[in-house]
Amino acid sequence: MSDMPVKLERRGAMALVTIDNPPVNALGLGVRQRLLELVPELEADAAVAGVVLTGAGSLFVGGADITEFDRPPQAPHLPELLERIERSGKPWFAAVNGPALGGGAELALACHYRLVSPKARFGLPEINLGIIPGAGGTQRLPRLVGVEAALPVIAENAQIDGQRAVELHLAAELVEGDFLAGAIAASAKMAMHPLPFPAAELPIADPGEGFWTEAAARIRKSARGAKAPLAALESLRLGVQKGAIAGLSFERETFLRLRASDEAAALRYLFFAERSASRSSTIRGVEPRRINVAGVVGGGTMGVGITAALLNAGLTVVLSERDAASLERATAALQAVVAAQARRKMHSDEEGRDRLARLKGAVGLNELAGCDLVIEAVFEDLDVKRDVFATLLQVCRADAILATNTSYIDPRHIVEGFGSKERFIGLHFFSPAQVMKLLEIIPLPQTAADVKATGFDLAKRLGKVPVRAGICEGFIGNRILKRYRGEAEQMVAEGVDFAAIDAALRDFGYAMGPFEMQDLAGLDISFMNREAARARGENVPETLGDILVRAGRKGQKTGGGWYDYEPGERKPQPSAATVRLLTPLIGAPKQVASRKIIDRLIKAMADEGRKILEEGIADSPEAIDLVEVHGYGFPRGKGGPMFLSARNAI
Ligand code: 3H9
Repeated sequence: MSDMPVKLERRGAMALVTIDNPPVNALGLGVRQRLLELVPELEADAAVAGVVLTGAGSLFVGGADITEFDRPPQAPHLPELLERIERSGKPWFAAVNGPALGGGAELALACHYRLVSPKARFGLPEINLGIIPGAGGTQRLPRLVGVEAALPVIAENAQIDGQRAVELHLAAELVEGDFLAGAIAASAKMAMHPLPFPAAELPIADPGEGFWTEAAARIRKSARGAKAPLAALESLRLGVQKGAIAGLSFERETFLRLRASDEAAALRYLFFAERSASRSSTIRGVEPRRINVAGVVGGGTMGVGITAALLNAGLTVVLSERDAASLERATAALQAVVAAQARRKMHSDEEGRDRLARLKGAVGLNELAGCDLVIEAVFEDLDVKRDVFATLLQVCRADAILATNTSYIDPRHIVEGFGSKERFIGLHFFSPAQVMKLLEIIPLPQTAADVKATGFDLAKRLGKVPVRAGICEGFIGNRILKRYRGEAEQMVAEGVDFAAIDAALRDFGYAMGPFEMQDLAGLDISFMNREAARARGENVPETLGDILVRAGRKGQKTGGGWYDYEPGERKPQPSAATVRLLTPLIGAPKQVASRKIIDRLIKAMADEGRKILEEGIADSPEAIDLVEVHGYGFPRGKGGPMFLSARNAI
């Protein structure tokens, strides 16, 4: 860590000011103080014609220092500093050498000119932290580039790269080659010109009511209940319609209000948890193995999703099925996934073709011989899985990693009696595996350190959030899911309407409640797990779900589960059959407030989470919340069950 967060050098008539505040040159208190001192100091220095401001390393500035946000703001505040720069009698040139994000972009906007390298990017990602820009971003950017170009950056996470910044006249020049030398030379020339108008004083055109209504509808839809994106839009609109002074003050008030909100605290918590996830203490200092070619055994929904995730990350994949017809089905499913990704503009058609070109289909396991890693995703049955691994041990290279995607079976049982256990690991993906960000990494007691490290490294390459999980039934996620569903069913048994429970969870921010979810996923999978346990002689009481399955109601795929479904429809309808089947088993109808339903379910999840921690199945409360948010749709803006429970918010 550098002890001087802001450095000052002379380059001819130009002063070069470098923000050097690792890891991301954030605008913490020390940086703000020093910059605020420098403005008048350099203004008064007759030998200085202008100031070039840049960031050390590969970033310009990553934003305000988020670690300060749990405390009240401390002066000097960023808006004050930026206004002082804007009012400086000497020109300030932002030499944007890399990402300029949040407060970093706002700092560049307050400078008189911007010079950009090909690696420059301007972004206002504040909405991801539950806040809006708080130092003029919603006011200066639209005055420099126009409302249409500014809106997606302010409220929809778009970024402007160096090239585009020049096209939009946001940047005066794109400097290639030796960026700093070029930026200083260009600045020295421009320093001779009269100072331009401050961005906040430039005129701005109102695009009209239709534009605002359409933008609000679009943003409301994609924000899914998050407050910040619409607040950012409102700040932009107000500044356009009432002027920059009103806009700046509305922006600041909104920023401060949201900064103190529970939603922002939850999003900050997840921001830091996500970053520390990939640095699990289990792998510190251990070099992962190189994975270029991966094999996937089983082309069902999971296998196809895992294959798509691996292809998306640039790996070559051998997808193995047991016969030609199954392989054909799996390949068609994969093509459909790639086509759907292209439709959603996640990649171009050409990139889609490139992905499919890296796919090799195989019947049987022999063609997995060249793989660096093989992930088994076959039917959830111990004997079937053991057969697969027995063959893989014969076929694969001795240094190939062998992974199981089991969601319930103890991986120690899968490899019992096999040799070289150090190469085995559990890699538990979540459906749809090309979308869901969670990867539970389940080491066996004998798993080698570099095999574990490879699991974490793979997660990073796939853009996933890795969480180490110990071995127990359901690992972290499915164990909590079981408790959550059990508690929800218990409420139904006590007389609470299951549709009211689903509605309460939707209000809370889940895409769907536990009963709709079971209908979508199928009630039969957990039914079969329970039946298998009963067959082993375990005492598993009959559940309401069991009654439905025994009556042929397995969910959407059979036209009904907890709810009824019209053929081809996914909209749940009340079901007379369910009422008939369950009424004899449940208590007198009971009205319970939605808040109480939520409290009870989240408390149950947090309680199971605490047991999981005590047993060493998870490493931290954060790990459990990451599992819920990234694997089970827990609303991000609420942080997670452990977060809520620690704050006594449930
Ligand atoms: C804002 O600016 C508000 C203003 O509008 C108004 C103010 C009045 N602060 O992601 P990485 C840490 S809100 C403190 O792995 P990368 C991070 O925790 C802010 N710390 O690196 C990690 O620490 P550790 C708006 C921060 O190279 C380390 O840096 N800005 C901050 O993959 C490395 O992070 C944003 O939302 C921060 N602002 O990506 C940008 N940022 O090593 C958020 C990061 O101890 N940041 N850290 O775990 C990012 O998007 C990425 O970090 C960035 C670098 C692209 C910058």
